[in-house]
Amino acid sequence: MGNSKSGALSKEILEDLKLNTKYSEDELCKWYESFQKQCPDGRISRSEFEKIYANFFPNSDPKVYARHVFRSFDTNDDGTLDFREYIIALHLTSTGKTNLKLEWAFALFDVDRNGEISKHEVLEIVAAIFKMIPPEEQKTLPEDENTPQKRADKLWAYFNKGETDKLAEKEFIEGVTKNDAIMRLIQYEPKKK
Ligand SMILES: [Ca+2]
Ligand SMILES: [Ca+2]
Repeated sequence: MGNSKSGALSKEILEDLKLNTKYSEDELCKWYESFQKQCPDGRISRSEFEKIYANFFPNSDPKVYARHVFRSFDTNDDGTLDFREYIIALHLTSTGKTNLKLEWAFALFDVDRNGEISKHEVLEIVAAIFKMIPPEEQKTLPEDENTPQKRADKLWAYFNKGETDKLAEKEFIEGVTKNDAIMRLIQYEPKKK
């Protein structure tokens, strides 16, 4: 609090983020400035994180999804994200289909962090993703993708799994990479206006 030393973004973190994200130094400094304003103690809480998500998705309900995203980046489970974790989160959740993003997606689906995905976990995350789709857009979805259950069933069938089978990380990443339709089911990107 009121510590002027904490005001600047350290060179180390800046270089690290430049290397590991698509953001420029300028962008990172701007993000940092607004991060500091919102979180003077340098940490972002789960409810603050949910609020940020709500701003990005004004026409739907991203709360549950935001909670899962938060969990997947709060790896030490202390209930906060620091600036670096926060930027990595933004980067991974908003960029294309890199392997890194899919590794993260796997962590997102692995709710209990036991290294494999169950059908129950698929349904939980797919339902959270579904809530981010604005209602009017939900109406335009294909018949076999217009409920969370159908989406979970489709995903599970694609991987050729029985109800109690489990999905491993390698299988997940390879399968999703090969199939754009399945890729669409594990994320939601708002339509550009
Ligand atoms: Ca943490
Ligand atoms: Ca699991």
